[in-house]
Amino acid sequence: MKEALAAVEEFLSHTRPGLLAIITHVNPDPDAVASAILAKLLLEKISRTRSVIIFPEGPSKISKKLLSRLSLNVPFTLEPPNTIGAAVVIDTPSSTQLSSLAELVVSLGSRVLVIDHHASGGDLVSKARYRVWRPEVACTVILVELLTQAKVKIDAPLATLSIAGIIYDTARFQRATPQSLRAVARLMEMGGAYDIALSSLQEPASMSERIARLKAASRVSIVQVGNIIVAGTYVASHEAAAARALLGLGADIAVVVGGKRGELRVSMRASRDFVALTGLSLGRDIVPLLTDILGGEGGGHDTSAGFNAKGDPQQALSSILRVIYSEVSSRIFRASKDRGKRHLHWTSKSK
Ligand SMILES: [Mn+2]
Repeated sequence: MKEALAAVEEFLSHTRPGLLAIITHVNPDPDAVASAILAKLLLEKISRTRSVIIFPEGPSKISKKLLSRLSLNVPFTLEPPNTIGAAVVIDTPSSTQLSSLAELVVSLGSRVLVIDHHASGGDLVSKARYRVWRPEVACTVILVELLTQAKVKIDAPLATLSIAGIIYDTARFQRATPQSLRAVARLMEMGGAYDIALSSLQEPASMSERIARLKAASRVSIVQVGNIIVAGTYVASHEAAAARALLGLGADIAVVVGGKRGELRVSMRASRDFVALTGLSLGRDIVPLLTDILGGEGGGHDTSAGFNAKGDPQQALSSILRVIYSEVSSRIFRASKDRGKRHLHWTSKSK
């Protein structure tokens, strides 16, 4: 990381900006917010450069809650002042993620430093004259390393925010690197509170969502195809939360039909194992089959998809389960025929 701090110093000494903009992607998440604040601290300590933080279109909903729960008052603007001499772009590999600020960043030409952690890279990363970039689980990890290298202290509230940024981007450490664990350890030694960071990111579910999840479970129909458990149910609202809850209860794929007065909203979730075992993608394979039968429109990804249509929820649910049953069984039996095994169970427990 020695070269990383050298890149920052070189950027500052070559550009000598009167006023520097620290810019994140649109609606910055906790990782981007923490990284921007750490970057401001670093730049002011190593060069006394004046800087302004720009959060395009304002911090994300969870970032706002996090800042208020940690009682952190962070000065930022939504639009750049017109005296900006250079910019540090944080947690943003591509110019499209800057929305209306892309123009400003492009107009600054080589007077831009990019600090980013996305493995995929992007036009900003590849074109930047000055950059601190490496694949890492959170941008905050890279900033903590820069501050450590520059021997700059992070106070306790900012250390807690930084821990939250790392917890957020790693989806609670479902991904980790030795560097990210080391950064969190260092932040805790500087007074950061891991438990407060974790609880500040938690969103308690509303009463109506909790009731919807419980009703979804109490009305569930279960179809077993080989080792795959398909769960289907209907609720009036909170379909997506109900579908996630059914996966949590053990379903491999969950279908939740919701909506009122003949308007259907269908939300589906599948586990990674389901996609790996069947080769089926909810968005690519299942949604088109369902909209063919039920009409309407939708889309999604491998493990998460949805669509809207019209009709009766319970009739729609049984048609959907039939389609999924036949798709899943054809995939599974195609695979297991070679192994000479044929196990099929249909245990529909419905209320
Ligand atoms: Mn990030």
